[in-house]
Amino acid sequence: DTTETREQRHLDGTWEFTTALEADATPADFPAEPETIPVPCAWNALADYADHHGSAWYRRTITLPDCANVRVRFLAVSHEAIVYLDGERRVEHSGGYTPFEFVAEDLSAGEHELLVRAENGRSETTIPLPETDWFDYGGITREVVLETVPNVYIDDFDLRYDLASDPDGGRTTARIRADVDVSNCDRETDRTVAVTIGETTVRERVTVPAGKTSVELALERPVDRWTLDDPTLYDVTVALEAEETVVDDRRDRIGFREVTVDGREILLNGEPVDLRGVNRHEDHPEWGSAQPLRVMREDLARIREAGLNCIRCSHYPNHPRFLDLCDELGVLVIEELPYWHFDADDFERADLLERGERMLEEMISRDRHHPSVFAWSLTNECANEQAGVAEATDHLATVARETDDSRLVTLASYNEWVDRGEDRCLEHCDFACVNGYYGWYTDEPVAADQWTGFLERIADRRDCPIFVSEFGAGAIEGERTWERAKWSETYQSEFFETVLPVLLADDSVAGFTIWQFCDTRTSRDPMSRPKSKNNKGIVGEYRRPKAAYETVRRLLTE
Ligand code: ADA
Repeated sequence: DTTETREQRHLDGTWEFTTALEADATPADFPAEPETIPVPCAWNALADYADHHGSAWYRRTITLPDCANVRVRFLAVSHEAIVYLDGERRVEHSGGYTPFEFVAEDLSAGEHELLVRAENGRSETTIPLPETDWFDYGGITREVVLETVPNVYIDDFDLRYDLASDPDGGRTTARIRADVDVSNCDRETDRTVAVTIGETTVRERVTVPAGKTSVELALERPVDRWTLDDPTLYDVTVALEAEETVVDDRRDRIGFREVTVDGREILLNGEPVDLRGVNRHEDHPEWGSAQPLRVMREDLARIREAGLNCIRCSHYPNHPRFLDLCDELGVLVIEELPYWHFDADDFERADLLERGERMLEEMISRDRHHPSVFAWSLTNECANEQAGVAEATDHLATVARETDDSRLVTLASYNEWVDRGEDRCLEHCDFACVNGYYGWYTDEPVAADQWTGFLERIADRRDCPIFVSEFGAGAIEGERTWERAKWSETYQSEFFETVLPVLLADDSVAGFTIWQFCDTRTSRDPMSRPKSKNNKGIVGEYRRPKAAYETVRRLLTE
């Protein structure tokens, strides 16, 4: 729950829908007899729109019992959205994985029309670019939440903290700073801002001018640290009070922990942590990218049963509820921006760098209170040898650190550039993520010495924790062979049997994420992949275990 005082409605359910409008259509063109579609949903997961790439329009009405200020928040629309309220353009957003919202003041009682134009066509001016190894599902893929807000309301809040431990190893004290943004669409007025963490509350009386203002509060309290074994979370409420009555509130949850690096190690609360993880796309044959909570829960259960404690959200910000589950279960997360295979020209085109910077800020602003998220990953396998890419990376790393100095910054490079000593981007990172495909995109079958050699070469080049962010092999479910042929479960299983012990034994390796958890759809221009899927899942598309799953589980847990 994100509020107790606001009247909140989830606009889930059936919306009117059409894919029949021209690219330059306006709200007035919405047909009188449209189709319908569920929200949230990825339209390509439905047979009728499986092949639809381009724009689509959504429409629904909302009825307000009284005149009200209304905040409408879209958790994600893939990939571009324009939102109209009663025919008036209210907000535009680009990027399919981060939220956006608008506030409409003083809406009259009665019926209003909400219209959304969504677009999942990709081009050379979108992030991601047209060719990716994941599918460009379209639609209102995450929830839409409507809530009424008073004239003076909390826009946002940001908690930052330092932790100090008792010298005798006793409890930890958190010194917390809360930055609360307040909006006032009326005249100047007085309010008390109250911040409650667990059972500790601080209050400050402030005069709120018309428009936007920020209030800073400080608070100190003993806390239990968030750890993998004991992921303690605290409820946070930020409230506005008028004459001791709460007139607005927003809620969140937070966990307190420190993430640092030391030499080759990544430390959680000052202790080295062995990160053993998996890459996970939001994909499922029935749901596409719009996964129900049940799928997220079950995926996490399978992941943890295999002895894994870390997830790389390849290659984009995941549903916030997935991060909630990781917070609760004590699973560490790397979140990433969808800069996939960009080169210097791509970064220079249109406003792709500014747009990515905005996505980065949106991702951090949405997820900054999740203790599970320990690193922001800026890019994946970009042309890291090019000066333009190094400059863009430097810029993004600076923005990430300025926006949030409590997490690590990284990016995923590729074995070839690192091997040749040509990577110019990893120097901007706190730890080096490297994707390695020895034993798969090579002529020779997998062998331990390919990997030991590779890890030695990276360690020579980068004096920081090394994180093998991708390694894996394709396997068609059910395919078993005597000769351990590529594309068989047998080969994939042997791949992990060979590579995992090497990674586990190497002191320069702070962690790894297997490529990948489940089989997923590739983009429409399939990258010569059987079934147009990326078949490197250790479980299949329906999450049935492949032989490799059992191998990984055995190697990590027995
Ligand atoms: C790359 C990329 C992944 C996936 C993988 C593969 O490393 O980062 O998204 O495409 O290769 O399966 O080849």
